[in-house]
Amino acid sequence: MANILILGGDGYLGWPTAMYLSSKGHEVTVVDNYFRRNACLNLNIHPLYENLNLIDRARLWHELTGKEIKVVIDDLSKSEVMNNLFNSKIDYSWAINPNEKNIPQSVIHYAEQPSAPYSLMSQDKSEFTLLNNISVTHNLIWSIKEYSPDTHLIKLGTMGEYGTPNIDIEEGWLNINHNGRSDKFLYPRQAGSIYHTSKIMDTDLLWYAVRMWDLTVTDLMQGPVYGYKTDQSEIDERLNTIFNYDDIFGTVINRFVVQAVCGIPLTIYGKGGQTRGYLNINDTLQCIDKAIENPSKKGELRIFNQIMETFTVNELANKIQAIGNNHGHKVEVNNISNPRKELENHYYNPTYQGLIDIGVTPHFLDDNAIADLFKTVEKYKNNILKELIYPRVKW
Ligand code: USQ
Repeated sequence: MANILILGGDGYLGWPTAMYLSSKGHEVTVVDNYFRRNACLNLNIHPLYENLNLIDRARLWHELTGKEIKVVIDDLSKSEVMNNLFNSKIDYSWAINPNEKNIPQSVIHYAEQPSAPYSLMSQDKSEFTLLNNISVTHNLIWSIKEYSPDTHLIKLGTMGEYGTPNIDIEEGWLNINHNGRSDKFLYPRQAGSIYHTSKIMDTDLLWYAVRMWDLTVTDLMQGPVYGYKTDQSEIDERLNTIFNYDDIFGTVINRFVVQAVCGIPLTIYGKGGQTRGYLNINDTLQCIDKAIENPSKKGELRIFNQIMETFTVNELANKIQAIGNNHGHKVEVNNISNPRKELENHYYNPTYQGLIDIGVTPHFLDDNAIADLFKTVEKYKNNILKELIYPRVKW
């Protein structure tokens, strides 16, 4: 079993990943600065249900399973904080055995401001997104280089780095023939938000660290994730991950189900032909797990497109409307003016074979998956604040 460090362990994906890897017997340490909680508090955004803080969740996890998830609450954009995770000077906020200080074999990097709308709310939030995201990645590559050069860095990138080009999207790389010569380059990036731009800059840092310092890196280009339920959260609902349905931190499928339940017509932005690759939260866990089990080579920047299927927004709305109607809701859909500058009708043909090849078995957005989401949202229906639903940030 491995020592695994999860940066951003309080987030939508970080906490389920921590429980999943801990349940498999790994020694897991999570680090978080509570950015997302504080941003929600400052913006008066309430998730669908309350979540225990990270220390209390880790305590509860230990009480229920006997397994330990160590917690560090601190800011990874400070280089000393990051260094201490790798040079055995780690300062735990909570741990049962704080003296066991092991160098991580794998580090999963989720510790970023994850929202495109947040990054465009104002100049200072845009600046925060860029500086925070790039500094954390920058600190991480330095710490690994200095103290732990064999650690496998698994970084969450985003499919949005590629944008929506009018050619097929490869897994990270593109062979180019030019004036009779050929070479392989990072697939062209063209982001649609400052958040996505920060992820492109991360990729450049990773590529530098691999080329110049021989680090071992897997970059997972993830699409929008849906769902909240995992085998571990089933143990006790107080272990559930955060569920945002607002216009800033909510992603489209989770948002549409909430809208269906509270009687707001589904907010299709523009014509609704925008196509993206989606995945179930359980597949995020599988992808991380398989990436840990099958590390990239030293000096290799391995890139996987982390999606399981593609849909237009209209297709999503139709599916959710149909299941919602079966559940007794009268679901309407509404094409509202698109708050984002994005193509609403475009070619989209990404490859996503690499993760399947290393053993990931996809879950699909079938009727059961959507019905499951409806059941939870219906349970918390009284918590829904309708004023959080319509988009308030335009770009
Ligand atoms: N959309 C609607 N109506 C809504 C919300 C979204 O039509 O009420 C549309 C958007 O215009 C967009 C698509 O649905 O075309 C996806 O939007 P989203 O808000 O679910 O996802 P996005 O802003 O792209 O960002 C999310 C995560 C981010 C991750 C990214 C993957 O917040 O962390 O990197 O998905 S990707 O989209 O592939 O870049």
